[in-house]
Amino acid sequence: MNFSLYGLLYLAENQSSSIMDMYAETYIKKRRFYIKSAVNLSRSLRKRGVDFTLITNNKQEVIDELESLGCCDSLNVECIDFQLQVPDGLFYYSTHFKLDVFRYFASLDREHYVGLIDIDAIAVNDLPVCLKNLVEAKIPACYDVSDQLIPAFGHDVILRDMQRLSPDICAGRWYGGELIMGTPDFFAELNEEAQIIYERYIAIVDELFHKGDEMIVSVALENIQRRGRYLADLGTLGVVGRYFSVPTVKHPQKSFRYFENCFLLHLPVDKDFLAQLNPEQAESREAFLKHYKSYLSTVWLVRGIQKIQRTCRSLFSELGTMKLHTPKKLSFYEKCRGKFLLARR
Ligand SMILES: [Mn+2]
Repeated sequence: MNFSLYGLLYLAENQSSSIMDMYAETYIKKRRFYIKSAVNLSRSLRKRGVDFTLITNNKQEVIDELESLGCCDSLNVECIDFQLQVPDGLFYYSTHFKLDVFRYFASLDREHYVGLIDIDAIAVNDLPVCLKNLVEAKIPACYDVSDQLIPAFGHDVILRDMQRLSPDICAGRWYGGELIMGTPDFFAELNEEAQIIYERYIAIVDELFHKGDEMIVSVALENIQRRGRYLADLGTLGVVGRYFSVPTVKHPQKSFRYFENCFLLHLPVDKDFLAQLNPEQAESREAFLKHYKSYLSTVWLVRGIQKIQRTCRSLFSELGTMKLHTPKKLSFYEKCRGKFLLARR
């Protein structure tokens, strides 16, 4: 089976990045976090028989960091030619260069079957049979996260923005950028479509509800499918799952018990956790799950305490306001008391 996965680390100092800013305040720290995560992802995949390569725009910087971490043999690193023009300061600046990775994939030999996976992911289970079948049959696959995004942002908003990029959009499905896979000819088609959309995207990016590769790829994938290309969905097949330990957006989410059976887990808000895994936790399902579940209980406990604190604070501030406006508030309470007495009669 000629299947390998790639990650992208586009190093750009002084550019706005992702929620990684929450975990590491300096560029150096962020770079270290990402490289440690990439090492752990690589270990977890290698254990399941899948090769992983980190694509970057600055191989030397990555190699130097790996040397200082003592992990030189744990990660394949490759530099590719990046050509995309991304405006300075654009939100999620680095993720846009995924388009260059698609172009690179398109240039590979025909027998390859490759995928691009986010670095803040980890393999926790063996390759599912369906994934082996897809690779064997050379069927491209992506991750449909419409069930998360549509309730969170509203389908009207999503459709409106997608149609601004391509008027023929009708379903408005949303595809997660954390995993996309296929053959070089699929990536050639995707790249061609994405390049057309990208120009329009840059022209109106400030007005779009979402800035980043997912907007471009979601539009491109609908157009490609409308032309008859079949794509498998990696989410419903349990190949990949996006899981938020802390709900950052309002969308329904299955419990972690469902996600622990996925081949790959994408943990967007646990970047610090992923970077700090030891080799055993990265490679063994049991060690990982034990560690992650105990981390989850701590996260939820802290969240619970914060919630109680917030409730107490707002209650006390309300009481404070009452003291300041005693006559008015008292009359309000009297009214309530009156209603209560009325109801009891
Ligand atoms: Mn991610």
